[in-house]
Amino acid sequence: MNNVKNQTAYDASQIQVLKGLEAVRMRPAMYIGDVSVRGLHHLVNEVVDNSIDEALGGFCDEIEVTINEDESVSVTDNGRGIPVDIHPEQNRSALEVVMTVLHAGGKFDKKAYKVSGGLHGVGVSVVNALSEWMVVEVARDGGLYRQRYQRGIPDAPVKKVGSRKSTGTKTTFMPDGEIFKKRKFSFEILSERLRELAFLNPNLKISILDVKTGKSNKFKYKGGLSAFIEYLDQGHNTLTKRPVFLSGERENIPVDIAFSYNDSYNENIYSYVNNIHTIEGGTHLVGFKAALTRTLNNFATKNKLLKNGDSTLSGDDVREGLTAVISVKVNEPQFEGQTKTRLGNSEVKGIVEGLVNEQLGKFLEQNGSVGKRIIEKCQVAARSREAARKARELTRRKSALENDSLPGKLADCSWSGSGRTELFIVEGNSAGGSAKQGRDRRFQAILPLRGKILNVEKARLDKMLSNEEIRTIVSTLGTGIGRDDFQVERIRYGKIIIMTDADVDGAHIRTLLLTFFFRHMRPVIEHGHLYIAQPPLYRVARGNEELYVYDDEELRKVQEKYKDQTKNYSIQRYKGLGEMNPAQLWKTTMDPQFRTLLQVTIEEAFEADHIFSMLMGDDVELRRKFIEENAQYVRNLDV
Ligand code: 0RA
Repeated sequence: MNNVKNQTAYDASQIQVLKGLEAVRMRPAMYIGDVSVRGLHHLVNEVVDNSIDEALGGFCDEIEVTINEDESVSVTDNGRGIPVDIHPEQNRSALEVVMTVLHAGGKFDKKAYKVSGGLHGVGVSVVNALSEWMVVEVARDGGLYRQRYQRGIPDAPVKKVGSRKSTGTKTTFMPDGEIFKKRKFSFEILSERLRELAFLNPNLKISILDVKTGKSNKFKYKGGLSAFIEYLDQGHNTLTKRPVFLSGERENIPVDIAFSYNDSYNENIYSYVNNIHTIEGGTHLVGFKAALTRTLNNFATKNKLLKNGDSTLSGDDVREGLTAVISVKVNEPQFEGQTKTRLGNSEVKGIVEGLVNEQLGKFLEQNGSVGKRIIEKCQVAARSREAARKARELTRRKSALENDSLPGKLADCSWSGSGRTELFIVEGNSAGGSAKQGRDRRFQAILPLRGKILNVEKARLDKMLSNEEIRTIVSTLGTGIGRDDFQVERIRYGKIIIMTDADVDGAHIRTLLLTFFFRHMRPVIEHGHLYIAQPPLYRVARGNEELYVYDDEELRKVQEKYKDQTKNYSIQRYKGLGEMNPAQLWKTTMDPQFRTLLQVTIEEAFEADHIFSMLMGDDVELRRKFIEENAQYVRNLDV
C-alpha cells in the first residue's frame, strides 16, 4: 500500500521536475538574466552562493572554485554537505530534490540570512537545468555520495561511492552549448566576485584556479570591509590612514559599514544585503546617507567649524570623494527596482540611520582631528559646488539667449521625437563619415566623437562640462545635465547607440562613455535608451559569396565548414569601423533588420564604472593590461 502511494507521489513530483526544467530551458534569461557572458558567469555565482550560505551559518570556512581542463567548473566547500537521506514525501534523496526541483533549496534548511535565491530567486536546480551535465559529490555521515545529471535529469539515484571522514559538497557542471553561445569562463570575472565575497565574509578562505593557464588567486581578509575600502581606494590618496569602521546589530539586523575619503571627486558607495550587491541602493543606503550628513553637520556645528555665512553641508558635499561599503543582513529582504537590486524593507532605514548617528557621533568625538579634516574637505566641496552653480547659471542665461543650437558635428535625422529615432555615437571621423553615408537618414542621427572624451573619474561635473566632447553629447541628447537640469523625458532619440572599434582603444572609449552615462545620466540607462552596436570582427569572402563574422568562435566554425572544400576563401579582420565602406557598415551594424544591439543595463554600466574607477589611479599600464586581457569579454560588456 505504502509503496503504491509513494510511487504515485514519485511520479507526480517527477512530472513537476520535468515541467520545471522545461520552463527554465525555454526561458533561460528569465532565470539568469541573459545567455551571454554575464549569464554564463551567473551560473558559477549561483553555485557559489549556496556555499556562501553555508558559511553565513558558520558551517563552512573554505570555498574552492576550479575552471577544469574541459572548461567545466567545480565549486567545493567544506560545509555540512547537502543532506542525502530519502525525502519521505518524494521518495527520493533530499540531494536529488535540491538539485532538480526549482526553489527547493530553502526547504531543507532554515538559515537566517541567505544569499542564494536572493537575487534572481533561482537556486542551483536552474544551473543544473542549463548544464549539459552536472555532478554533485557530498561527503557527510561518513560516506561519499554522488549523483550525475544531464540537462537537469538524474542519470540514476544518489549512490554511495566511498567513505569520508570529512564533510562538504562539490558541484561540477558543464554549461549547455545548446543554451550558451560562448562557454568560456573568465578567470578575471570570476575572481572579481570571489574577492568581493571574501571581503564581505571576513576570514572565509576563497580560492580559484584555472587549470589550463595555471592562474590562481587566494582570497582571505581578516580586515573585512576595511580591507575592501583599502582595495577600492588603491591608487588614490586618502584623508585618513585607516578607513572608519562602524558595526553593530539591532533588531536582528547586523550592520557593518566602512568608509574613507580620497582625493577624487566621486562618491563610490557599495551596498550589500546578505552579500548581494544592491546596485540600485535602497533603505539601508538611504539611512546611511541621512545619518552621514546629519552627524557631520552636528559635529561641525558643535565644534564651531562652520563660519558665519557658511550654509550647512549638503549630502553631495559630504559624499564628494567618499568610498563606502555598507553590508546588512536581513531575514526576509524585499528586493525592488528594475534589476531587483534595491532593498525595500522600510524598517532598515531607521536601523542603519540610528546606528550610524550613534556610532559615528561617538567616533568623531573620540577622533576630533579626523573629524576636522573631514569637515574641511566637505567645505571645500561645498564652496566649489556653489561656484560651479553660479557659473552654470551664467552659461544657462547665455545659452538661452543664443537659442541653444545643436552641435555642428551632428548629422541629425529628419524625424523628430524619441519614438523610433536613433543616435549613433561614433568613434573617429572616418567611421563617422561612413556612418553618415550609410545610415537611414530619416531616423538615424550620427554624432562622431573626435579622440577620447575626458576621463570622468578625475573631474567634477563642472570641469567635465568644459570638455567639448561631453558638451556636444549633452546638447545632442537634449536632456540637460546635473542635479537641477537633467530631465530624461527630454531625450531627443529613442535609442542612443555607442559604436566603437572592436579594439582596445574602442573598448576604452566605450568604457569612458558607459562611466559617463552611469554617473551623470543614469536614467538614460534605467529607461533602456542606451545600447552598444555590434560590428563584425571578420569578413570571409569565398568566390562571390561573403560572410560577416561577429566573434572568434563563429569564425572557427566557418573555417571548420570550409576546411574540406576546394574553393579558396579569404579572411579579412576588421580592426576598425573605418575599414568598412558605408554600405557594409549599414548592412552589418546599423540596419535594424539585421543588426544585433546590446542593451546596456545598470548592472553592466556599474561594472564598467567600478573597474574603471579602480584602475583609474594614474596607472595607465594597469588599465591597458586589464582591457587587453579581457578583450574577448569586453565585446559583451563584461568589463
Ligand atoms: C541544507 C541542509 C544542510 C546543508 C545544506 C543545505 C547545504 C547546502 C549546500 C549547497 C552547497 N553547499 C552546501 N552545504 C550544505 C545540512 C543540515 C544538517 O546537516 O543539519
